Formats: sequence, C-alpha cells, structure tokens
Amino acid sequence: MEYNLLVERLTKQGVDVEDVKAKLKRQHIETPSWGYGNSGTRFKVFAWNGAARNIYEKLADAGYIHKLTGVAPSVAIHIPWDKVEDWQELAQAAQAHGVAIGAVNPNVFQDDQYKLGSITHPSAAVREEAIAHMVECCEIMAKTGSALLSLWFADGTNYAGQDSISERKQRMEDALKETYKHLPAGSRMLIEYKFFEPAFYHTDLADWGMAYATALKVGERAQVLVDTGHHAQGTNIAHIVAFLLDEGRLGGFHFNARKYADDDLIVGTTNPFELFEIYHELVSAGEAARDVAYMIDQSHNIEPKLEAMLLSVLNCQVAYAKALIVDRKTLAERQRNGDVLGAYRVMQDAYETDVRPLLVQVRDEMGVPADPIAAYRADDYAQKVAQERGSGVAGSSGYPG
Ligand code: PSV
Ligand code: MN
Repeated sequence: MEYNLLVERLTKQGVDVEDVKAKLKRQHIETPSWGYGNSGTRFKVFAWNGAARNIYEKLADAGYIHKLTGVAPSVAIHIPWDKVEDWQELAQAAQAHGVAIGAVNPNVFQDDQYKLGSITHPSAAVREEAIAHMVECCEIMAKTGSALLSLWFADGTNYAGQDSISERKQRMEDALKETYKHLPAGSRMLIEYKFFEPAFYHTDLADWGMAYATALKVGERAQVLVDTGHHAQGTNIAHIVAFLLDEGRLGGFHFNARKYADDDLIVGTTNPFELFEIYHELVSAGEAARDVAYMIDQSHNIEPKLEAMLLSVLNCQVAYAKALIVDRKTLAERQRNGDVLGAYRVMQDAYETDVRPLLVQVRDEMGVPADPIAAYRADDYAQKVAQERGSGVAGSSGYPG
C-alpha cells in the first residue's frame, strides 16, 4: 500500500520507478577487509568477540554482509595485513563466499623504515622499497582479478624545514609513474589524499587538487579517491565530486563519517544530507559516473562490527535511493528560472521522502531480507562466530594493538 502510493507520487513527478529499482539492484558497495578485524584508536584496542582473525574469516563476514544486503559483492584487501601464499586460492575462497576481491591497498605506512615517509622519503633506498611493494600489489591484482590499486600515503613532515616539500613532490610523481607501468591491463590507480595525520605540518597529498594534479601527470588510468573523512570541517565534498566527475578523474570513494579528527564513524550517521548531496552529483553525472568505485573505509572500535558494516551499506543504499528520486525536470526548470529556494525544495522533497517501502520492494525482488538489520539480529551468525573465534587478537585487522 505505502509502496503503491509512493510509486504513484513519483510517477506523477516523472520518475521512472522501474528504472530506479533496476539501478538500486545494480548498486555495488565494497566493504573493507580491515573493518572485520579488531582495531582501535591509538589509545586502546577493544577486542571484539567474534572479530575476524584472518583474511579467510574476513571474507566469510563480507560474504555474510552481501548475503543480507545483495549490494556488497566485493571486499577490499590491505597488503601485507591480508597477505597469503596463494592468491588464486584466495580469489576462489572469496568466490565461495559469494564475493570478489576488490581494491588492493598497499601498506607503506607501518614499517619502521617509513618513519620519514615512503615514496617521498629522502632516502632512495626506502623509496625503492615502497615502490617494490606497490609493484607486488599490482601482481596481486593480476592474480586475484582486482581492477583497482588504491593508494594512500602517510607521507609528510612535522616541522618547517624537515625536508624539501618540492623535492618530495617530485619523488611522489616519479614513484607513481613507475608504479603505473605495472598496473594490470584495464585496471586503474586510485590516489587518495588526506589533509593531515599522521604528518601534521604538511602532508604530501593533502587535498583533492594535489591528488588530481598528480593523477594528470601519471596517466589516464590514474584517478582521485575521495575519502569522505579526509577534509577540513565545512568542505563541500559534493562540489569536489562534481568537479572530478566532469574531469573524468573521480576514481572512487572511501565512505565513512568524520566528526572531529577521526574518520572511522559509520557513513551517513552524522551527516546524512551530505551523503545525499554526494549521491545527487553522481546520479546527475549519469554515464560519467559509470566506473566510480564505492568503498567503505571504516574500522569500528566500539560498535559491533557486522552490524556497523551493515548499517554503513544500508545508509549508502538510502542515500542513493533518495538521489535517484530527485525530480530532475522541475529542478532544472527552477535552476533556469533562478528560483533559489524552489530548487532547494526539490532536493529537500527527495531527501525527506521515506524510501523504505521502495527499498523493501527492491529487496524482495532481489531475494534478500526486507530488513537486513532485523534479519541479522534474529540470526545466529554473530553468536556462532563469537564462539568459534573468541575475542580474537588485538589489531587483527592489521592495525597495531
Ligand atoms: C588512511 O586514513 C585511510 O583512509 C587509507 O585509506 C588507509 O588505507 C585506510 O585508512 C586504512 O588505514
Ligand atoms: Mn581511506
């Protein structure tokens, strides 16, 4: 009933509800392997009963999230946290859980030699080691069928004069150009930025503009990765998204929410309207957004890990659904007429629409639970893994305990 009323209302506004449903069924949110293991802040790791202890358990958990939602069919891996002997076998293990290996994330921030940086380090030997690790990750991509090399660097300095900022910029470009040569055919390099942390005076890739300028130099298949947690308060992320989409350089997202300095809160919890604005730009871009990768980057410290991941995926689904039902015809008319608040109200109307009946219908047609969180709570998966795995080891996501 509620669904029929909603369809009637949307159809009157010119929204093609069947097309919206088809798009929602094709939505793809990648979950991170590191979100399933124990992790913490730099103050404390609270071990979670049932946290995954290795990549195989992480794949099982990711498969479970996909089974409940139908829209989380891949898992990002972080190397060496998820390193195994046999990569083909890992890809098969993922497949057995109904998921695929997604982005491969090299880790060049946790070894002692990277104290002063990785690919921008003053020592050529350290830079070479970091490049070799990224090349190894390109090989892992080929073996696992991954199409994304997802790069983030903790590189930067803490004090004026600590190192030459411009030389570090050159080192960054050289290293990425070298790595780019090793990307498997058809794959892409995503370059992430972060405006501070762990370096506090300057970060080598501090914002989207630096990542974009670097991507342009590196090659066509180098694009920017927008981690929603990596901006100063008040930054208009939707604007960045629209700009990069228009330039053909938006590679993907790391979704999370950021209240102060940490970026590991559940996406769409503190800032659901912002997430809607971002999805609105993506929907508006149409085909230009075809290859954008949607990944979650969250490590939960006090939240139940599986439920937190479920909520993250579902919040993205809700934001996307709301963006899909924006009355674009009226919006365009009001924009042309300079109707400032009329245009805003079109956005507000979509945002305030209760899309739950639509999502229940979509889930029913997809053969997944109408309410994935209720299904999770009624299920015994979490208890089972808690019994099997216990409280795991601190830092089993890879984060130091
Ligand atoms: C860094 O804060 C980051 O956002 C990068 O994407 C890392 O790969 C990820 O978090 C996990 O540490
Ligand atoms: Mn990230």
